[in-house]
Amino acid sequence: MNLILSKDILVTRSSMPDFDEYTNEIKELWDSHWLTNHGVKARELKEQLKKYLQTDNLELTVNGHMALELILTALKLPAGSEVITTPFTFVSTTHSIVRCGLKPVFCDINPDTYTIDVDKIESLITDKTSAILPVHVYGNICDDDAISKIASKHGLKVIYDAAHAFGVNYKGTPVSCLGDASIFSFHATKVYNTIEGGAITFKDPSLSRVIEEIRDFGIHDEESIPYVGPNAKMNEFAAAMGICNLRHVNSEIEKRGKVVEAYIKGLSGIEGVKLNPVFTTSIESSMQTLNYAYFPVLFTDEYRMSRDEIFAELSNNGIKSRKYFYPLTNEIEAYKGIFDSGSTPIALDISKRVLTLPMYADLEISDVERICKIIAG
Ligand code: T4K
Repeated sequence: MNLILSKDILVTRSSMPDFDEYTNEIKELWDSHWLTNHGVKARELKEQLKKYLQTDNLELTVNGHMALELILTALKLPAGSEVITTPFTFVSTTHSIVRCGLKPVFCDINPDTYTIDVDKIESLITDKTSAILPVHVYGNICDDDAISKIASKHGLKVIYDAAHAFGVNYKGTPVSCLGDASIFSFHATKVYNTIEGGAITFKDPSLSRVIEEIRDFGIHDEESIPYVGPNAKMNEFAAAMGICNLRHVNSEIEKRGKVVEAYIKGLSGIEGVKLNPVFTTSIESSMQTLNYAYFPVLFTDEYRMSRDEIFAELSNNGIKSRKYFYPLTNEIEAYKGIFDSGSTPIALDISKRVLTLPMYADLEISDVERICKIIAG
């Protein structure tokens, strides 16, 4: 049992508006008694997010996971068809494919960006492949140029798991506009949160109606129910939190940037400590903007101890880092005997070496310095 004390520094801490700002936002819900099912707050948030994420097509969802399941259903991929994806992610990515009756086919990751290795995608394509579902892990954006070239050559759909990539631009294009669709998570632990929540952005505007219907039990109208759908709507309280948090998200990202700067200063030059290359490349030459969603660190063989040992040492000092993402999704119990993590050796190696350090807007720089000192030894 990993005991957590109130003075511990946890891996993240939710961004929240002032209490009064939120209560003011939800006041009209008390007057209207309209709490969910596409109310004013959800409609308002949808419009605001379309502007913020620079997309014409966006639907809100109850969480990021259901966003994945909804878009996989809405795209009507053939039952049992294969979806090329990566195992170095949160289980949600893989579970969504399986739960939609599709087959994940695991591609290895690029050791520098931790995103899908585009040179290994084509060898995995068969006549059963219907889509590619890459992950912008930690907010590191996948090589979309290469992915879209492969997808159009083979007639495949591209769905990005952009759960970590809120507000990021890639070569000047908002991530919400990459691929056929992208999903975002607005979970409490994310750069931008609606307590629980998510969104789907997509290219084809006709998907809007389909997603709306599937999201609401598959109901078209009171007498016509063309789809087997879940209940995946965002409620009004979540939307109200989203409206408040959106007012502050830019300054929260800026504060996260300062935390990252302090980490880079404190950890650079320590033997065996590899920082996220997307952070250490100069922003001018980097192909993407940054939202500082996570602070991953890789401990190589040159480091003075193993990843698990430094994880324990940090924990003994009240610093609760996380092994995001270990184990790989192709080696978890639920898929025992079904998938083989040996087919993705780079992802397997990285999953055994990675730690994400505490990362949130209000993390004190003095705490970052203390964390770096412990790691330096
Ligand atoms: N795709 C990807 C690539 C994802 O990473 C995720 C979710 C999804 C899809 C699915 O999106 P959602 O359906 O979740 O919207 C967390 C989150 O639950 C999950 O959203 C996230 N990825 C995953 C990477 O991490 P846990 O189990 O590690 O979180 P937990 O509860 O241990 O919280 C971590 C720390 O955050 C706590 O120690 C303190 C802080 N915290 C937590 C909560 C719940 C807060 O400050 N406030 C809170 O309310 O899964």
